[in-house]
Amino acid sequence: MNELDAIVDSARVAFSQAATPAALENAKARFLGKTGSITELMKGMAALSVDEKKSRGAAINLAKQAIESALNERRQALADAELQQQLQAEALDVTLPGRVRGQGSLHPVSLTMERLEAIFGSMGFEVAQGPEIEADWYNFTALNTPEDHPARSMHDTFYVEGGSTKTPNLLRTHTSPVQVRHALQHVQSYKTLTGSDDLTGMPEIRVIAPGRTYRVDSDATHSPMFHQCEGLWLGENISFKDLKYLFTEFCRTFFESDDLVLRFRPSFFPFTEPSAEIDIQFQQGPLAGRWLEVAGSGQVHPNVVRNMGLDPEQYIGFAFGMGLDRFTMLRYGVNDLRLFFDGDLRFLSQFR
Ligand code: 2NM
Repeated sequence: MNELDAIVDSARVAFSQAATPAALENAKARFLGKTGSITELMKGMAALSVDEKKSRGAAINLAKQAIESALNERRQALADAELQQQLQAEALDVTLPGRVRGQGSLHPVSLTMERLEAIFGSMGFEVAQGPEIEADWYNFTALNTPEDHPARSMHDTFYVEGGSTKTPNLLRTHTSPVQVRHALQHVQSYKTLTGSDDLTGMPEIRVIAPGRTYRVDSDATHSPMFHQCEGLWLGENISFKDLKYLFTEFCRTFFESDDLVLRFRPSFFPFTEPSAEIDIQFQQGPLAGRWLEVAGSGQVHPNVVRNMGLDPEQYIGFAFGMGLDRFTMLRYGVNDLRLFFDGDLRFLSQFR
């Protein structure tokens, strides 16, 4: 093998051993650089005759071209390899399932609340809201609850800071204070509207108050925070038959059962007289035949009517109160109240 072929061979070997573009450029310098073997050969031609220059020059040029084409081949190969590596590193697995945006849903108790608002709304009831931190007057005194009633003890009620010893603040133990506030406002608006204290012609008060309530109580069937909905219907001639009709219609619509039977059982509440517990009985399904207590009710006590800014000789009506958590459990067949407050998506996502 002549000298030029040997140089070309060793260039090919050097290029193929260069693992990176930088190593390749270093290897190139050894052959084509200022002091590279090809350059040195060119310099050595100065002493040759014209004829010798011609043939020697042509031979060196062929060798130089061979080296350059080997160099370009290797450059391309290295660039290709780099691209392949990058493509592999950035490869997307298009067979992976997409990331879906989780869809939220209403809490079952919220669903019950919405149902209640729609049903009572269709029967002419407004929906009222009020503060959860309430003054003792609205929560107890206005509702004819005596000073020594057990519901007022620290044992049963969460008292909070603010207010005075005589008029402490507390977490409302029922939503009745909302009804008191609503009735007072209803009466005041009418007086302002007519510019008179004469209530003749004032529309009836028909309102429900759903919301969170608080009592010191915690076990499998009681949560310190629970949900209530109370209702109030006051007018000049509203009686127990209206309560029986209204509540029966409501229960049948809510539970989607026409043959549901109701029973009004005498009871006692400080804010109503007479008072009754309301029991329901399903005729079908897993609870058929059992009496289930679902609400308390009664004719609003004259003292309460007076605290609502109305004359109990002129205004009369009834109120009722029910536990929304219990209503929700009955409707969906839930057997543990705590499921509503655990925030477990396996439970909650069933109500979509
Ligand atoms: C109940 C039972 C009986 C009730 C009374 C009132 C108000 F504000 F009108 F006086 N609201 N709700 C009431 C009556 C609540 O819950 C078991």
